[in-house]
Amino acid sequence: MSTVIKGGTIVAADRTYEADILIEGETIKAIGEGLSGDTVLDAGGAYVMPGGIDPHTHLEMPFMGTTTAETWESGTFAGLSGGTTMVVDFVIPGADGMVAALDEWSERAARQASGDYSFHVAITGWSEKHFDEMATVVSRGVNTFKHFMAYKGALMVNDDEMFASFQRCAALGALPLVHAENGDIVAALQQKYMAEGKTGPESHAYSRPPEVEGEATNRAIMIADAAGVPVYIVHTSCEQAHEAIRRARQKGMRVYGEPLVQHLVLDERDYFNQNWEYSAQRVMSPPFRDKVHQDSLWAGLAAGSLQVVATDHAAFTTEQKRFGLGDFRKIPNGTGGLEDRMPVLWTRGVETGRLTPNEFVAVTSTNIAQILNIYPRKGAIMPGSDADLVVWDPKLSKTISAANQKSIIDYNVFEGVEVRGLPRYTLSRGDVVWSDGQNSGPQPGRGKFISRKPFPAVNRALSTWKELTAPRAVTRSPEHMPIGV
Ligand code: DUC
Ligand code: ZN
Ligand code: ZN
Ligand code: ZN
Repeated sequence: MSTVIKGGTIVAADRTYEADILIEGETIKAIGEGLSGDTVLDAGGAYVMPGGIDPHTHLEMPFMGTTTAETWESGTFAGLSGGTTMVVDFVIPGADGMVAALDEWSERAARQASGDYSFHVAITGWSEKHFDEMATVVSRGVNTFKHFMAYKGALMVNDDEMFASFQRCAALGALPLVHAENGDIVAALQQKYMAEGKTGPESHAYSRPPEVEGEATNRAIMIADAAGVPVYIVHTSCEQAHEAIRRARQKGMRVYGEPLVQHLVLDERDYFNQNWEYSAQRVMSPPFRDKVHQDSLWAGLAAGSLQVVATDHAAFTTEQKRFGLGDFRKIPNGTGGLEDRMPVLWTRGVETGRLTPNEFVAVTSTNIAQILNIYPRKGAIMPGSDADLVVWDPKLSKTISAANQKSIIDYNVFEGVEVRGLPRYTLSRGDVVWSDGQNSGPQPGRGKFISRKPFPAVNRALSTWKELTAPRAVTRSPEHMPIGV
């Protein structure tokens, strides 16, 4: 069985051109003029782009005393309906360790996912066990490890733990990811506001100002440099963090920044809404910021100092948000966005001229495929690439509303936003899995795990190029032996 996508304009990260695409089985067979196949999909008047990759989701994740409400079934289908053909989800180890958690996540995803997926595994402490488990995780096709500098008393790692883990990443050819907020300062500010009787959602924003993110981002970058490893900062939300990333990159360090579509578009004033539920629904970390920060993030995407737009999709119901009535510290942190990322970014980015269509493809798909070492299988339109494609109709429009979303929660943080630019078709490895106006539904179990190889040695060494000529002694912390390469 072959399929031809006919009459569209192909938009890749590096160029725009008119051609048909022939798909055989799961992959792209040929790109050219006048191709024919068994099935024809009309792409007239539309753009054909690599399927979106959302590298930051939390599906069915236990967190803050509850579990995110979005399931693998609803979440991956929501993604496909918005042009996102692959998600990378965070595995949070419990008492049984990283490998057991990876097994758990793999089982849930394999049973339910409609689209392809991969994982990051979180490092929530440090011991001998971690040293070996990280090697096992990498051998299982996961080459990224997440570190939380916030959530003190729960997920947070200290600098010594982070340094040990970063060195292990360097040795294994893995990329450390960092949630960069100074958890000690956040905890102190939270206590202060609670003591003053300021218990509402606005205190969530007050207790996590841009300074705490800027400080932690700088610290993570310096620790990565000392460990000789590139670093990827998740949910970069403010100018202070962007500035740290920009400066490091200018010095030749491999540092990546990932704004969320929510931080590009939504405003901190949402926390001052009279309606407690409205504000609580928008509580996530880092919090939404004001326009100065939004402008900085947009500029970074255009200039290349920020590379990826994600969602941190962590969807809780209003009922779950109510756990924090009377104590903002207990409002489960997280917002949705998986199905809206591409349409909202197109509308607010491309339609306004802030991003070119090519930049849109780069930040929604190609850059992250390269960073995660799965390019050009994903993130590209080339013979041999997986046929993960979106036929993007710039004339299709809708008003975002919880009433007709695929996500299973009861609200949408983009409620009322009018988007122009939506998928006419979404293809996942050659199958049409979403078609505008057609009554398609999830296909649990058709999604595949995408294995990712370790990075080549040069990628590990470059951020500390000086070590190539003069190896540096690494301080070994007795508490956290063994560390080092
Ligand atoms: N931030 C959130 O808002 N939710 C999940 C985890 C995180 O870091
Ligand atoms: Zn320690
Ligand atoms: Zn985070
Ligand atoms: Zn997250």
